[in-house]
Amino acid sequence: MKRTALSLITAVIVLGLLLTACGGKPTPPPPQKTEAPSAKETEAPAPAATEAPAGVEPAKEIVLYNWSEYIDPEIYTLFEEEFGIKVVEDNFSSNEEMLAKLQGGATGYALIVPSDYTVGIMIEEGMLAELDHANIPNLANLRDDFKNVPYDPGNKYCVPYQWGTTGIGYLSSEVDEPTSWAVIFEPDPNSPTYGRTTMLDDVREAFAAALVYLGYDINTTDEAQLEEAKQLLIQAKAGLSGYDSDTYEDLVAAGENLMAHGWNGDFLVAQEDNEDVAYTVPQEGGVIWVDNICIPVTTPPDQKLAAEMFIDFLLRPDIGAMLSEYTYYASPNAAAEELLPEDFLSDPAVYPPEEVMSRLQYIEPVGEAEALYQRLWDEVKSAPVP
Ligand code: SPD
Repeated sequence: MKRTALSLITAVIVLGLLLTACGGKPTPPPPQKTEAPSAKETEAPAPAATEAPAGVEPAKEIVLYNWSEYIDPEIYTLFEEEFGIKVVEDNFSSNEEMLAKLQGGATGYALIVPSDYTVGIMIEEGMLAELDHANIPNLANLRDDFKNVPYDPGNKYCVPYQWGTTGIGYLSSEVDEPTSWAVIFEPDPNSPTYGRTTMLDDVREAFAAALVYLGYDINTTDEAQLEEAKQLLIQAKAGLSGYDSDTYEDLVAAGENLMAHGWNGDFLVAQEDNEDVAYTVPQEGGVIWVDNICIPVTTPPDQKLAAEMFIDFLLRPDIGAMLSEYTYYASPNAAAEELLPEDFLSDPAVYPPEEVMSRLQYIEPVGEAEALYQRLWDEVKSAPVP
């Protein structure tokens, strides 16, 4: 329902009609808790040449490797109509899946959409090309706080794409608002949500939920704390119908599941199918994240130029508004926010109020402990249901 209503606004934008400026403004920018880049990051392998060599023409086709349902396909049509460049999409379900594929040598993706902590890892590993800002004049439209994110100061490698939070979605007609992560980690066989709940199939998100419930830092590298979180995740399996990062919101909207660990915008889009879908951040807290659009260092110059043109296109006010209208995630683009309706900007599930903000943490790179997280997650996944 929300997307339908917002699409009407998109049509107005596309027709070039003047929208009344929004009176309301979103809450202040999300606090950035990640550290400034380490010396090691600044010593990363040299990125690809910033500028396209003279005479390079943009490629006629590029591939965007993105999360599912994370862009309005109409944006591809408008871009191709204007520039004659086709954007083909492939999807991943987690940062780790995308990262493993690229680390494994996959090429051909001119654009990727990693989250904040993964950008940090990719910069450190020399996997990202430096952006040629001369090809992205609409960078000026970014909100000031997104021009200088700690994991990529000055948008040297990436441009913030959308931002949001991780919490719990539920079917409000069937269950009360879950105020604590206990509903997932202390599964009650007598609860209607027992066996009708999913968790994200995502190592860092799953551990973040368990760690925040335990009262620990979601970026801990303490082995005892991580082992405790692992045991909690195994305990939760009794009440889960599975792990799912792609269709969980649809399963709640369809009433097949009643609750899911997931990302705010996905649940808000699912309200289009069932207005009883609701989203909350439990009292112990949750995750705040920023997804970013970046170019792999292996991208040839003609594709890199086309990719930068597409990034610039996304940063246009009307296209940035179309993006958030479709995803129902908050925009890092100040000019786009001017075109978004007041009910979007004032929706606390999209722009969390300060009280919720204070309970959110960013996932950060944990260096060598990444492998520990992965090993423990594999043990969770392979453990028998208790
Ligand atoms: N359907 C698109 C969801 C994108 C969510 N990305 C968030 C990752 C945070 N770790």
